[in-house]
Amino acid sequence: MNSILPQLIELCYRKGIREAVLCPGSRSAPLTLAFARHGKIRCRTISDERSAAFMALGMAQAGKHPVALVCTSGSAAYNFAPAVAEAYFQHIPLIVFTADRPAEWIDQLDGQTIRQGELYGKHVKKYFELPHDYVHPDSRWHANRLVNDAINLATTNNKGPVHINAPFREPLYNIDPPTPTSVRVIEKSVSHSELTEDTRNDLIGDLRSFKRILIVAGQQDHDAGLMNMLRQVHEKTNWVMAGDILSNLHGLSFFCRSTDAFLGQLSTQQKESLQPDLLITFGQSIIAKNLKLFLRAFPAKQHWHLQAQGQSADTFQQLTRIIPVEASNFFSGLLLQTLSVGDKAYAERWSKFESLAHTAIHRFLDQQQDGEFKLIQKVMANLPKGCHLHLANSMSVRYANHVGLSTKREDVMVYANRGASGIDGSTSTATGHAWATTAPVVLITGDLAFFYDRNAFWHNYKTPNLRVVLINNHGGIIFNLIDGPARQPEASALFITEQKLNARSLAREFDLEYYDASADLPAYFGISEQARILELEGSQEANKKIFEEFRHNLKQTYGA
Ligand SMILES: Cc1ncc(C[n+]2csc(CCOP(=O)(O)OP(=O)(O)O)c2C)c(N)n1
Repeated sequence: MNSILPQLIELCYRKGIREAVLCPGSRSAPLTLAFARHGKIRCRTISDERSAAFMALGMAQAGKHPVALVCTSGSAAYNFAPAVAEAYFQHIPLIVFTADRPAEWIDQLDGQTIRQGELYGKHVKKYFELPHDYVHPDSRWHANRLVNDAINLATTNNKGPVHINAPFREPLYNIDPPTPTSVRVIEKSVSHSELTEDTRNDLIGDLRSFKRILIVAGQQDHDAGLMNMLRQVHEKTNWVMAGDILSNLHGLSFFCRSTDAFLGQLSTQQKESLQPDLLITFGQSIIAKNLKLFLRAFPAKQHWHLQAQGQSADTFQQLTRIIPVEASNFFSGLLLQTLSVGDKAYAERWSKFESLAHTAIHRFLDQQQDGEFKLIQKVMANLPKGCHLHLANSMSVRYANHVGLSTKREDVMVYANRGASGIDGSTSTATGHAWATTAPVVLITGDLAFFYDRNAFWHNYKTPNLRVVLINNHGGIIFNLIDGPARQPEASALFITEQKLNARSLAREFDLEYYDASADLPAYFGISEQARILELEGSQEANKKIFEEFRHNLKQTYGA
């Protein structure tokens, strides 16, 4: 009955799938066995489907290949949902297989049966339903075509997750042994959009009418080619470039990375002096709330967004033009022509505010003896070479964004689950990521995010290249630092959610090496056989006080 499955899994292999995460269950046995017996796809078994799906996401992120996920029928499939949503917004190709009962058994009070059709709604690129059986040749042709279509869709044009629901009739364990059969592969060629000559000339003409040009980069992977282009643009123009730690442009010395620190402190007049004529954006979301607020309040005359495929967001409520090319193509296209040089004084103002903020942040941190902000500064100064840095929501990514990475650390690549900004899968994502790379992977996380996702360690695989830095202030300090919740009398119980756990016993339970925050960081980041956790326990009050002093210090720097 399931004789087509080895061919479908071979198809997955031929289409670039090298890793699969399998979650145990009986209905999924045909898929599980077919993946496991394929021989060339590395399979890992993870019991908690929520963790499993985030691990697959981390693996696909690190390996730049689609990763297959398999689970049984029923609520198991729902537990993939948080990671599927995150993958959708991060454009990560996950091939999600959920086993199911055949249609006639849905809603018949049969066990472990829910309505799995379109389960992930609009958070997958497409839902596919495999045939119930593969007896007729047309069913086999259909199944082959669906899997081809699904993987092609997931891996091209704005990558993302796809859902393949696979109904199986019993018996479930009669898989044919894999035979080296021929399998039809439908290739999809990759195309890169280029601007037409006319459009390029129009853009270059339009660019000449703008003096104050601001480029803002959202979350994106490190891209050496793009960085090169931006360096060349910077040499020829006074265009300003700004963004976050997640823009992965920290290697650019002229990149304004401290906008969150200074834009909140400036007077209206100072902000007006930074208002762009033209805003050019690319990448995903940005963390810096003050940058978002500034751009919404002081809009550019025009906002161009560079995005090769997919729907563009109007984050700053001023979008006037969508340019369907990769950012690096856009800038290389423009460089062929003479660029408008732009307003030098405008660029100098940005640069002055940036350098004031940078100095103020580091002077402040250099004076601190301890606390979580200080630890993050120390960790970021000691990151191992070529490290992949994962930042959990919410203060971890914000602290790290304030600290920033030195221009000399282009070797560090930064990741965060900012697609849906959940606290539910950062550790699992970092774990999966660590399996798919030999690079050291460092995760900085808060305690709620960490304990929420403790099943990231509940598996039988070594993760020697994973280092977790746990900022344990026994609750969600973000709610103590932002105005709304912090002012409510019920803040502690309803928002901060104080909790007493620490990671010592967890480390023992999961056989991880535990360090407290007094550890020597270079030694902590050194080679080991198992993952390590470094924990800083601190009080909300003490760390809140430090962050308030930090804000006060910034205010004084800008004379507000
Ligand atoms: C799945 C999920 N549930 C709830 C939230 C809302 N939320 C955002 S930050 C946060 C607290 C995080 O606390 P912790 O991990 O300790 O980090 P800290 O705020 O201390 O940096 C919560 C509950 C979320 N983002 N994701």
